Amino acid sequence: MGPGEQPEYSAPLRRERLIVVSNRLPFRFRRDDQGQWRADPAGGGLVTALLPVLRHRGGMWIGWTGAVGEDPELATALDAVGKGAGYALKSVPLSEEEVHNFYFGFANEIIWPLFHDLQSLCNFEPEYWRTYCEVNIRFADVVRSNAEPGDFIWVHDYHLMSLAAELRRAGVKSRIGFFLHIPFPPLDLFLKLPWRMALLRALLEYDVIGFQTLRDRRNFVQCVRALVKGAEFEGRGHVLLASVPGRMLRVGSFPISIDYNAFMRQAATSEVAERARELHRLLPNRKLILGVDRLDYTKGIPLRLRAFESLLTRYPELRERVSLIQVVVPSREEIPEYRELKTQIEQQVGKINGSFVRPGGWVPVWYVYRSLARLDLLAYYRAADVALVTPFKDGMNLVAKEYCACSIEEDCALILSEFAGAAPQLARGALLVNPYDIEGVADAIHRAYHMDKGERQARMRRMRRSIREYDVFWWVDSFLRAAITKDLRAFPQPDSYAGEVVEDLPVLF
Ligand code: ADQ
Repeated sequence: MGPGEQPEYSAPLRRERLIVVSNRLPFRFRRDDQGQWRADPAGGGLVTALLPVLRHRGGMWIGWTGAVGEDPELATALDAVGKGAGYALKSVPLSEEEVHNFYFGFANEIIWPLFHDLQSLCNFEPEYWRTYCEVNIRFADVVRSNAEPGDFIWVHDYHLMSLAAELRRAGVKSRIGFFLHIPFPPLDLFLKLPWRMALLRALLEYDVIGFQTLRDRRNFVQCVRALVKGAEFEGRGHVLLASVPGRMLRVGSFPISIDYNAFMRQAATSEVAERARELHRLLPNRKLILGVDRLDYTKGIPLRLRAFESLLTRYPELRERVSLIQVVVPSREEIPEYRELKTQIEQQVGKINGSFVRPGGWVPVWYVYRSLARLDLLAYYRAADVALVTPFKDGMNLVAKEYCACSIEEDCALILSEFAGAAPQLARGALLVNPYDIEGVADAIHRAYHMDKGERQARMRRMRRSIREYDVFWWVDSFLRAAITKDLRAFPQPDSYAGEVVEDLPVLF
């Protein structure tokens, strides 16, 4: 398949049925007031990336519904929703305790902070690990009873790192791939994990492991080399052949992307354009700076607000000339750190607005705390003159790519954290910043504000070209090819992103 074209899977891949397994299904199921099951599309980066793929080629998605316990009526609802969606849905029931220990506990109080370099936030509770293993076995049972020989089983993300090991134990011989959507930590951090060996060995039961960036793949290879005796890696491209005692597997970097054409087309509709104009009418005579994030401490929202405050303090001429729209999507509110973060953000927004607001007029920060309808999200993207994407660390960050795809006029700027997985690909178009450098981020906003139109357009054009060529269909295709190709030397290498990429930030990574 040529990059950017409609998906055209190579013949062996087309024949294989794809079974996607992730913690959550792409729909959230809940009972309505009449007691009927309702399915709302779920958000988040993983779903955004995979939905167009399964819609296009069919297959099966296995995951948790979001509802606690088992219910026969739910199975009927799943079948009906699956029929409408064009692929089958199968659920893995979880009890309340399992959700607590596996999802909120092991996944989100241990792996999530550790893999984002925030070890101090980890709660290494032994019970969490036990439940994690049990739930992975539960997932394996459901996969085993639905998979047929010849299926390609594609497991997603840090909730299910032990799944292949459980499937092998149960005798499943199908090819099994794993994609990690979040970063993989460096050796010195990974070593902190009390269950590091068990987890690493389990990962090595996959046939292909995909990471977002070379940085993550390199960290993983370093961990395997340090901890697994006799491990060897061969190859120089994006996909390496790994040999560990007893088996061979492939390990590669596959930067995830978006359905560029779909975003662009929808952003170009008159409905989105009208909503974008409405935003400018509500916030007139100023440049709009946009932040869109899930509520998460890795996204760097409090320091971003400090940077915006620093901008208004150090460049007073920009007061009334800019507004920051910060959209925060509710997420994991059951975890105390997330509730505290929400309070902290609200206090900061209050403080900035209290200090700089002009009575009857300009409000510096426009804060939105809710999940937006897709067209509204696109309208924010289209309306924004500058996007501020400053995570402390991020597997990829799809918001950055979606923003570029929706910037039809190409007359806007992206400020991007050096530590987002998207940074190497977008380095030649974005203004890269260190998210911890408050004044540096403020200076970048100042620079974006004053950037001339020619430079803005040239930068945006470069980023859009790269995202268009390396879209989500390219991502799926290259992952699946890596799983089956016989000759890794012949594997198409994305190493230059058509000559656009700074593959590794030379000094930093
Ligand atoms: P996330 O941490 O969820 O994903 P991100 O990549 O930015 O982060 O994806 C967020 C998704 O949510 C985007 O697709 C966006 O459109 C959607 N979204 C954002 N704001 C919304 C709103 N207000 N309403 C509705 N939807 C909204 C994880 C990793 C990332 C990685 C992705 C994909 O943490 O690093 O890029 O998976 O691999």
